[in-house]
Amino acid sequence: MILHIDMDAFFAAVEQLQNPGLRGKPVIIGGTSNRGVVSTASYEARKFGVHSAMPIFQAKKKCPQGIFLPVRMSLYQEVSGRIMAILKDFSPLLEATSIDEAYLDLGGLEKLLGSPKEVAQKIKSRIKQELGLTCSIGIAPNKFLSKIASELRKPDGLFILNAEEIPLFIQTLPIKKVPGVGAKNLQSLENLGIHCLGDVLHVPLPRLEKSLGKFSRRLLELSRGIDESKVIPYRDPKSISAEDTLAKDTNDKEILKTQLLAQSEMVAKRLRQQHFKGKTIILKLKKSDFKLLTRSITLEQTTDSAQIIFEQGFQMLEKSMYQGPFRLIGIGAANLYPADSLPEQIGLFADAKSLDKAWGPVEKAMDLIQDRFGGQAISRGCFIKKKTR
Ligand code: TTP
Ligand code: MG
Repeated sequence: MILHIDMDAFFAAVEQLQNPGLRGKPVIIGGTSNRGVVSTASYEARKFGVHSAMPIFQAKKKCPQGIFLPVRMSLYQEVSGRIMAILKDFSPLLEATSIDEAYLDLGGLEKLLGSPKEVAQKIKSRIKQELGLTCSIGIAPNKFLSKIASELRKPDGLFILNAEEIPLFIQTLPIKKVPGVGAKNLQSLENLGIHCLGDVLHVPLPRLEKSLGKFSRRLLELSRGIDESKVIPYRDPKSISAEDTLAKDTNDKEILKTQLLAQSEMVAKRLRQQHFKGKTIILKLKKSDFKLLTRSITLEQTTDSAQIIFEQGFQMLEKSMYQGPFRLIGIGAANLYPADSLPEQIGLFADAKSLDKAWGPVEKAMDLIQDRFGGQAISRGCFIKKKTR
């Protein structure tokens, strides 16, 4: 059996945990300006129709009494780390698939820890007792079904699907709940008369393939309850990035530059925390008309330095300024390598390397100070607001 766990209203629940005054209230995470989108909403706010990815201005209309808070990603990441550490105590066969989601292979645990239901109850109570958070768990014979099962009894849910119950479950499972079915192929599926996963079995494969292409084979397997994918204990992140919707569309290079530097610091810090270095730096810009521009550069040397990430990003920004004004800016590092497995290389062009050498110790010292005394304890001079007398 495979267990899938997903935290309830994760970012909002962490905020409610930190500030008891927020408990039982409609809390909406995703920024305080009207221009961003909702990251998540507490279940109290969901009653008003607020949900993830909804524009903030719309959420404010639906829930004027909502408490709107900015995203505090490093806090949620820290809590996520503690959740994953608890899960690892149950089995090393743990695959974290997002900040609040993971699969655990329960194979062979029965003698040690009890039935799947008992394992789920133990996990739920440890997370509740040690972290003060609730989660929802689904257990099924494969990953795909366990993920669907974890959603069914949210929040604080537990749903166990046994092998003999699968055929009936699939027959009545709305097709839009199947991972991989999005707005686009949902329409094609409905045109074929497929409303539940079980309906797929009644459509000849060539007809399915004509509308859905490659996805049809996967769908056919899922409709038979088959999903061979394994729990993969650790997956390296493909990229690490940060982005922000700006308070208003801007062409102001200074504003964009400051934002880019703050984001570069965030990306570099996460690289260092996860012991990665990136070789490719990606700049993301969204124009006023919502068109997305991405620019990337591949470095001679991998890096986890905010200064280098920023300088590369800023060079790309300068070349793109004529396309502004912009409503969103973001920077990321991709092409990641484990930091400690890299041999010391002498670069052909020493610039980046020497910068890395110069800034490396500074940024590591900043990490230590911030870890010990908090994120505000030290920052670059340019982030200190000028005092007005
Ligand atoms: P989810 O698990 O999808 O949502 P959730 O935990 O808030 O609520 P649920 O009880 O339904 O599981 O996502 C986990 C976190 O990821 C969520 O708290 C915020 C973030 N997130 C976004 O920032 N944007 C999004 O569009 C979504 C879906 C999630
Ligand atoms: Mg969740």
